[in-house]
Amino acid sequence: MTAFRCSRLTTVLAGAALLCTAVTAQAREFSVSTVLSDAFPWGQAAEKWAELVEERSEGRITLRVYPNSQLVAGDQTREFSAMRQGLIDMAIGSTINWSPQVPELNLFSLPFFMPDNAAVDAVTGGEAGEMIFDAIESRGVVPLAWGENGFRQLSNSKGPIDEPADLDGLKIRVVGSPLFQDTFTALGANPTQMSWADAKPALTTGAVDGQENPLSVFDVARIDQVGQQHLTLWNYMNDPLIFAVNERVWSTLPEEDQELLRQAAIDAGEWEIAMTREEESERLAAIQERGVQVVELNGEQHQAFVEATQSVYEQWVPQIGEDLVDTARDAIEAR
Ligand code: X2X
Repeated sequence: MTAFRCSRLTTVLAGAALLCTAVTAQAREFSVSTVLSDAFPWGQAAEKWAELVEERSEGRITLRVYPNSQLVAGDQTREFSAMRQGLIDMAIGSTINWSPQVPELNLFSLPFFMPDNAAVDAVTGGEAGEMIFDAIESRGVVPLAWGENGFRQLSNSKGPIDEPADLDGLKIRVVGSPLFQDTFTALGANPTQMSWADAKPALTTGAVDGQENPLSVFDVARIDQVGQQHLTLWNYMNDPLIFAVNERVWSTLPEEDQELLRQAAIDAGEWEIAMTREEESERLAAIQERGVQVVELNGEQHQAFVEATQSVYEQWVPQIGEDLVDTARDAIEAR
């Protein structure tokens, strides 16, 4: 239809070539990187985004999803750099994985900073969220919307953990973000950084004793089947996802397509956040049914973990930015 209009214009108007480019809707395809596949809510968020974009652009814009960090050869902490450089057009990434390049994102990893879902929403949906998006944008990537990997819980193969002393000497797989090294060291554990791709093999062989991930990841990846029979629900941090686009790719898009992509990302993100939260209790029940021993911390036990990780704030708040941390804290208190 557009092509027809275009060729008619060509015969009628002088200088039509220019007009032609203005009215022709070129079909375009973009790569979207994710760490987890569509077996997980994270990958489903990407599929949903692609679906909405396909539908709303009437097939003009295709988002091709590449899961399992394959565009960065499994090294999820390189995803942000690869997107900034244009090796990846778009991504739905975890704040943890992008934090080596965007230190402000460590806000979400501060231990026991986010008490509940309302706190997460108050931060992402308010001034602190805008400050974080500005920080991303200042590094050559355009952020569009939030999603959610979820509150991260601790599992291990050795025994129940309900106080910091239980972590003493345990080898814990952590993501390749330096803050996690500090948190688990403060707790007396022996943290080992590795990518998600290497995590399950390391749990299988017993090279590490434990790991931390949201319930959806534990459930879908069947982490209990690699000997992780103890799970502590400690909600020590929430791991949001961010939909984003390389800046140069973004600038080649007409404004209406930018809006289409942004709105589809917001809609896909809201859909995925709601689904992730709704599914949490069923996932926990399924995990327990498979024989995993679940520990829930009482107030006093929780407080012992809070106190044991205070040094992380001293080390990291200056890097995240006092102003951002205060703004987020105010939003949480006012939620
Ligand atoms: O590597 C992990 O633990 C995962 C899948 O949760 C992230 O990418 C942050």
